[in-house]
This record gives sequence, structure tokens and C-alpha cells, in this order.
Amino acid sequence: MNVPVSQFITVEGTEGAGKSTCIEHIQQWALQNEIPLVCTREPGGTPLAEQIRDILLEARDEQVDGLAELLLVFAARAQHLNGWILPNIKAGKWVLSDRFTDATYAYQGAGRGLSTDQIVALETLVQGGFQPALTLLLDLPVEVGLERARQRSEPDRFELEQQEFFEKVRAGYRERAKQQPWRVKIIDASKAPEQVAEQLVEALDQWLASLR
Ligand code: Z5A
Repeated sequence: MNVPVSQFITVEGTEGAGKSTCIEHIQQWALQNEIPLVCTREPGGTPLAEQIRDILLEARDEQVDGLAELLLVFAARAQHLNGWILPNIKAGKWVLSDRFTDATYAYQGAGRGLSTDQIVALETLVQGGFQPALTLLLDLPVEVGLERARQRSEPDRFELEQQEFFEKVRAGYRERAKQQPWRVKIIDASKAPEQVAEQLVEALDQWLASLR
């Protein structure tokens, strides 16, 4: 896809990693650097993709087939990418997404145990070579994140998973960072909010400097 990928940033992490808080810091940083940033999320980001999100997150009695889950994730992504992300980037905006395809490798790949080949095939079909230029991976011990998340409302279908599932997801994310260190930056999200914010700003500043 012929778009300037330097305008696409993603934030990733396991349960309770603090993505929402970090996104606020990134918005602040963008404002200070006069960057026209717009925010979105996955699954979701357009009316249709948000409907697919609801289907994916709804806790239900019926066992959800792993491949069905994977296809729904990529159906939502195709709609989001073509209907929202790319038009915004082409219009000169910088896009910040709360999760993207690294989440698929972590949740459906490492977590559910679906084959990497299947994910790569769908990624290629939907995205071509399109990738985030920078991914901030909020990493923390699973039990710390789950404890934070417990303070919140009704758990969705993913949040009902056991600790073992989230351990696999965390390992999957760390593996992505190992494989693509030029793009995926690990942030120690177990620290106090102000220390997490410092790490974020440092990673963003370094990355911005590398573009100039
Ligand atoms: N999913 C998938 O399976 N495959 C895919 O390809 C994609 C997604 C794209 C929905 O994602 C689900 O979709 C997700 C994976 C799946 N399932 N899960 N789990 P989501 O991003 O919408 O859902 P989420 O992970 O539950 O995100 P969240 O609810 O937005 O969590 P968060 O943003 O990381 O956490 P938070 O709300 O910012 O923080 C949690 C609490 O911790 C909150 O009370 C904060 O005040 C507190 N907090 C934050 N930072 C700190 C620090 N530093 N110290 C102490 N306390 C803190």
C-alpha cells in the first residue's frame, strides 16, 4: 500500500496494562509537537467494525471457534483500515490505534494457539505490507494487570479467560518485540503512572528524532 507509514502508531498490552492512560499522554505529546493526531481502536473504529467488536467481546454460552474469531478480527480490520485509517493518513493525519495486528499475533496466535501461517496470510491479504511505524508495548506481569482490571465493570469474553491465557498473550507480545525491535518498543507498565509516562515520552521523542 502506497501510504507514508510513519504516520501510524499503535499501543498494545495485556489486560489492565493502562493503554487508556497512555493514549492520553500520547495525545498530549502530539499536541506539544504540533502533530495532527487522531485516535481509534481495534477491534472497531467504524460503525461496522464496532458491530463486529460487539460480537467478538460479548460473553456467550456458545464456544467461539478460533478460526471464526480470527476471521472476524480481520473483517473488522479490513473495514477499519480501508474506511478510516488509510483515508485519514492520506489526508495528512497521524493515526494512533489502541491495538492492531500485533494483538492478533498475541491473542489469536499465542493465546488461542492458531497457526502463525494463517495469521500471516490474512495479514497479507488485508494489509499488504502496511504496518505501524511505531508500536508501544505496555508490558507488565499478568497478575498485576489482572488486579488493576478487576477494579473495573463486567468482564467481556476475553476478560473471562484464565491467567494462563494471558501469560501466553504476554509471551506472544514479547516475541513480537524481539522479532521487530525497530518498530516495537517495550514500556515497563508495572511502574507508577508518572514513570510510565516518562518512558512513553522518551520513546516517542527518540522515534520522532529518527524521522527528522
Ligand atoms: N483483541 C484480539 O483478540 N485480537 C485483536 O486482533 C485485537 C483485539 C485488535 C478488546 O480490547 C479485546 O480485543 C482485547 C483483546 C481483543 N481483550 N482483552 N483483554 P480492548 O483494548 O478494548 O480491551 P482491554 O485490553 O480490556 O483494554 P482496556 O480495558 O482499555 O484496558 P487498558 O486500557 O490497558 O487499561 P486501563 O483502563 O487504562 O487501566 C486499567 C486500570 O489500571 C485503570 O483503573 C487505571 O486507572 C489503572 N492504571 C493505569 N496505569 C496504571 C499504573 N501505571 N499504575 C497503577 N494503575 C494504573
